[in-house]
Amino acid sequence: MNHKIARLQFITHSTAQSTPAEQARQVLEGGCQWIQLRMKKHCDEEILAEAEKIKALKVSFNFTFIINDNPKLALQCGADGVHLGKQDCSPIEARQLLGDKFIIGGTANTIDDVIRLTEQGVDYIGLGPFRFTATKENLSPVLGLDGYQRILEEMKAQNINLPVVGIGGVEQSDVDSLRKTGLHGLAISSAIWQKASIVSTTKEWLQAIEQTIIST
Ligand code: TZP
Ligand code: MG
Repeated sequence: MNHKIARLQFITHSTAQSTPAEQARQVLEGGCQWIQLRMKKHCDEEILAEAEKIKALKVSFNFTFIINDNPKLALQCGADGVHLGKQDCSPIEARQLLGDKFIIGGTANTIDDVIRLTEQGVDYIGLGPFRFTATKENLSPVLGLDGYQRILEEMKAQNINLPVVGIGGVEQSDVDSLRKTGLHGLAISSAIWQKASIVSTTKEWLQAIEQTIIST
């Protein structure tokens, strides 16, 4: 199915200052239309409770709601999709459970990952990390701009047209150079939730992304 994949994706991060649902409300107020609920250190009940709060925001905001790691939870809470890493179940298994109406995304670090995920029917790819980030443990090798250029060129050569979002340590000053590689968009966590005003930071990100003209 042809799902709309947002160019700015916000990934929640549980902190002492704010819950994922509080972060979600603020990025939505700033105009972001994609929330990925990522709660690595919580049990299913806690994730479901937070997911309910985020889903309730759909009354006021139009956005795509993605659950990290677990397709069963995505189904249970009526999210729009799931994001799968290498340690999670395969996209094929997730598709069997969720069907075509749900969005399935996958994490890639190499062109081989991209090819495998494409064959397994994902709707978009999160390619990273761009640079080191403390947000994720067990980080894969950092790709840098060179890595993105190499992988996106190889995708083009192999006629792989899936939307790719850059992830991992991305800052606003990277938007221009990263979008020029042919990336569809960016998935951001700390460079939004760490800022004093999540609402105005989100607006800045959206402006930066929308102003970037890509030739592809
Ligand atoms: N996967 C690869 S890097 C990353 C994830 C979930 C974390 C991105 O967070 P940040 O804070 O934008 O670096
Ligand atoms: Mg995962």
